[in-house]
Amino acid sequence: SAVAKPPVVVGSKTFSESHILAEVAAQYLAANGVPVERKIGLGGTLITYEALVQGELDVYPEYTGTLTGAVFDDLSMDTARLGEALDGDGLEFLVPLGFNNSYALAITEALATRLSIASISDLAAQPDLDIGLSLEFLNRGDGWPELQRRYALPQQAKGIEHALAYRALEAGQLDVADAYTTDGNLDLYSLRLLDDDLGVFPAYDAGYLSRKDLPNRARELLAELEGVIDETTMRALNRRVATDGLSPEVVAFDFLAEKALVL
Ligand code: PBE
Repeated sequence: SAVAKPPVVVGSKTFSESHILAEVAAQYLAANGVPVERKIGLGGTLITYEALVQGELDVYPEYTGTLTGAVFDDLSMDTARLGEALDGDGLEFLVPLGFNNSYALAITEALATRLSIASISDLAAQPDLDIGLSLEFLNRGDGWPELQRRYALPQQAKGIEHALAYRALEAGQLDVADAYTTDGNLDLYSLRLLDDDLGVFPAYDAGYLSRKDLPNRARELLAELEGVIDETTMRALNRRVATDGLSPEVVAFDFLAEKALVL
């Protein structure tokens, strides 16, 4: 029939890696003849997940540990149980992209050396440390409440915008902040990422979370992106936005061109 297919709506959360990965999907689909619409920077995990469940979006970049920890609040979930839980919401997790972007706690090398802090356990003996965490991390099931409980940490943490955290550490306005391990600007600062010696953080394997009613053609195309981004590559892409000031659109386009995924 002559009825136009509705566009596939590609969404993202608010941080730049999410935007880059949404652009990779959107541009790859569009380059292969699938009409797309973008809803970038919708909000945090729960808002974006709910928008997907409600059908306001069809797909957005997400991480396995974020689903078990933040959405289902059950870090004991394995892949099979996660798949069932998503299925119950009409969703499925497509393609591991090939990298893990974990939370970590960061402290300046200078302070870490002075206080002999190497692991999260070591923080328990330092009640006066000033801890500032991204707002979502402050409340998530895989975030501060769980760290505080498992490691018996005595500090009170406050919220800080993630984009400002590394600079605040360097300026001495904060002692400890949460880091994202693929952040492109991490290398610019002399920070130590503390060992999660009790293994609280799960694996945060990146992929595309989609509605089960995603058109088959779109699902096939996204499947072709399996394993195309390793950790080093993701860091380099993030660095181009955070440090070089390029837009996520341009960074995604260059990446697809370099991989010969678009012509
Ligand atoms: N992460 C690290 C967070 C932000 C970056 C993947 C654990 C998340 O979006 O869940």
